[in-house]
Amino acid sequence: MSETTVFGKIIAGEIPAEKIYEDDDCICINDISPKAPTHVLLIPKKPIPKLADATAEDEALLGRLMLKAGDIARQLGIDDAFRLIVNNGEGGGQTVFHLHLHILGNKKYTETDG
Ligand code: IU
Repeated sequence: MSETTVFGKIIAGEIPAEKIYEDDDCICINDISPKAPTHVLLIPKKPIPKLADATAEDEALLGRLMLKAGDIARQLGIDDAFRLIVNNGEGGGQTVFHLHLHILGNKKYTETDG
């Protein structure tokens, strides 16, 4: 059912990306169109199209992604100044239908930021 997205192709090594981390479960790449001074994408290798499609079977994976986001933020020196965003569905601004966490950092965030 799920078609291979650009992230599936990056995971498969079919198209290049600036990879900053990889393990058996996930990869982390620089976003090609950064929206903040640091903007990386943490992508599970399992092609879950969107967060709302995750099931109880994915509980451990989702937990690992959250912990890994913190590790990567530390590695990038932004662990005191980042936000995590998951866009879900077209109405939620999602454009690539392979679950991914945006890690955005080094920008001075205010409560009014969207
Ligand atoms: P979204 O949450 O699905 O809207 O985020 C998709 C992101 O993937 C967006 O920030 C793009 O800039 C980014 N991206 C990328 O890094 N490399 C690509 O080849 C493509 C999109 I297509």
